[in-house]
Amino acid sequence: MFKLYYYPNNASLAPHFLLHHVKADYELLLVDKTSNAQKSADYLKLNPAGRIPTLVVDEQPIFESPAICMHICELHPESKLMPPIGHSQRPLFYQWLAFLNNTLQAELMVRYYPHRYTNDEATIPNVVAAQDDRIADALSIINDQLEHNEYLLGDKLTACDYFLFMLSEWSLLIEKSPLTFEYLAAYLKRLCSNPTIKAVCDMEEIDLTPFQTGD
Ligand SMILES: N[C@@H](CCC(=O)N[C@@H](CS)C(=O)NCC(=O)O)C(=O)O
Repeated sequence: MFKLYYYPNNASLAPHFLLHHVKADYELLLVDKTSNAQKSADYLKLNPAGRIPTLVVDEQPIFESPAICMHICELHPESKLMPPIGHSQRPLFYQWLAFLNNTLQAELMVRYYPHRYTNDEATIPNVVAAQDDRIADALSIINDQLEHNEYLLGDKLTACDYFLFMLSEWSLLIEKSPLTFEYLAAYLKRLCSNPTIKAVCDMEEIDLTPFQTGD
């Protein structure tokens, strides 16, 4: 039994996709961000960073969404959401998951929490504008990768695609949103037919219409 501490459309979304995809027996536990529950004493015992998500597997809590995703993949090798050790695609899986989490997600965090990155209120619009450019640069690299590939790693869906879908959803508000990139937009539209994406977005009340209609 897995317990996923989550909040809708937060960094728990990618692990939620994976739990659903592998048909795991899982329980969702809402961390009420509106009352700062991620900083409560009980939650900090599970996740000292005070961030969402945390996954508890057999009494063992782990945090950091990419680590959680890899752990779920390893516990469910039959799902083939991560290329096996020794496969030529395995390092590319690490590469893309790290790029998504350490580059695109990190830039998005600065974009959406700019006040944490400057102590001068007046510079916040500049931080946001700079981040929009950096996010567009990262999306452009992903768009190039998707020009000749159905999925991020080639012709097979992996956990990286679920992670990218989560970050694309967060990026919709940005001027050069994922939908302004030809191959990325087409890929996201295709992913909207994925039964796991449909089911989990339904559960978390995430609207897929922008991806389906392109605006
Ligand atoms: N690197 C972490 C980041 C997690 C994270 O920043 N989560 C956000 C929600 S998307 C959060 O908990 N924010 C609340 C806060 O910073 O207090 C991960 O990928 O799990």
